[in-house]
Amino acid sequence: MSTPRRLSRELPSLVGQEVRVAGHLQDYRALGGVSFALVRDRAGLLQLTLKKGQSPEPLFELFQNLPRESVVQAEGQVLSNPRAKVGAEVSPRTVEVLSRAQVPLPLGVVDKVGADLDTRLNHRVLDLRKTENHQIAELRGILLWALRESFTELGFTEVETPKLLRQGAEGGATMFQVDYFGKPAYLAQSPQLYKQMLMATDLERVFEIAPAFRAEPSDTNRHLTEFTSIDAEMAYIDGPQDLWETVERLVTGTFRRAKERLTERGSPIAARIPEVRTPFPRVTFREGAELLGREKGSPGFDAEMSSEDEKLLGTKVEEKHGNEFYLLTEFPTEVKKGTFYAMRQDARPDLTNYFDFEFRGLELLSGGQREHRIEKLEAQIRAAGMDPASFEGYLEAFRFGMPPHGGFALGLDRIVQRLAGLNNIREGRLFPRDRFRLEP
Ligand code: AMO
Repeated sequence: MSTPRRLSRELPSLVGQEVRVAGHLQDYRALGGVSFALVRDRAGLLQLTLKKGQSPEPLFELFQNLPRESVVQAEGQVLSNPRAKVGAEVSPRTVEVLSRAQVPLPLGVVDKVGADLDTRLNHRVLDLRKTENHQIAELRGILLWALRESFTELGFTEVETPKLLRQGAEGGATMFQVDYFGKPAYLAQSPQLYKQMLMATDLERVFEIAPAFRAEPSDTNRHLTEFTSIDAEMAYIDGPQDLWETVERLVTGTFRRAKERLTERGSPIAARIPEVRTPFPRVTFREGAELLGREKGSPGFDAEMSSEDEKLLGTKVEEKHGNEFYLLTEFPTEVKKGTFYAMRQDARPDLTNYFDFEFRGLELLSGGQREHRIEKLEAQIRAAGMDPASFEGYLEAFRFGMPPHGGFALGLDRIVQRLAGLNNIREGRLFPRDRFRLEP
């Protein structure tokens, strides 16, 4: 085909020209002498207008019999029309059906009545054609770009670590076992051990954006069995405050870039991306426990926070500090006892240098300063009920000069969930995986 394909949004600048356009047939309406075919492409909706006596006669019949969502391609002249969505329309000379849709559609693309989430996910390709879902997919892509730009600006190198492992790092209960040539292996729950090992090279600052797998048995609106983990690790930190500052700069840069790019593209989600005000309030875990009304020194004082606790604490911190972002710091060792790589404070061994980053009552990130002194690290592995011998590949990195270091991981799916205002994390992933869903 000689003429280049044009997008719906380009039409106003092409009035009078011959163009080629293509997309899914969203709707066809015949109103007496004039008929309109609405065709959806990645930029929006374009209108093909047929006029009795002017347009080729067979085109009326073609559209009359063509199922919605079929893929069509048309060539014709662009005419100005203030009543068309983009202010211009195409008067087609030829229309070609590139792919005919079957009837009936298992899921309507423009239905006003919403289908339940399971039906939507069962027919996800059709579901993703809906404008609002298309916009969420676009948000994800732009966030990934903005994260890469922001990390790079902060001097981080992007890395890729193995996803097939001999050993997990985040607790045995959520590991997926696979058969590796007759021996057990595990899907990576996080790049934790590898990003730390890279701190013993001279890369110093690394980040990775990759899938992480967790055999989460719980069916919640914020957990997936496969999610996108955005990991960072940095060497030569003086303490967790260096990590907090990096989180602040990363989040500020990422949200600013994403907002600008989405605004340029005319996405309504741009308006939902908040201004990030730093420094983020720092609330220690125990201050948080007090705000939640836990009794100081009681057995439940240092207990893990539930999602309900987190939501409530988010509201309380926002009332107190006027910021919907905050850092929950100094996690008690009791809460992190399985996290063998977490540094305990030398002066207060009941506290770690670990923290979470919260946004509107949802944990987006967790991280902290690691234990880089091998004797202490081995003791912590033993205290967590594991055998240092099975971590030899990891431990070797600590034997020949390991700088102090720390890092964090952000969940992309949770960022998307919050920014797009989704009730369920599954809606923000193209093809989500959970305990009950392995396809499509
Ligand atoms: P953690 O296990 O807290 O930390 O995970 C970090 C972030 O990843 C996201 N996340 C999830 N998102 C969706 N579904 C899940 N099942 C899920 N699990 C976690 C959350 C969470 O804040 N190795 C440490 C990080 C570090 O210390 O660097 C870790 O994996 O947004």
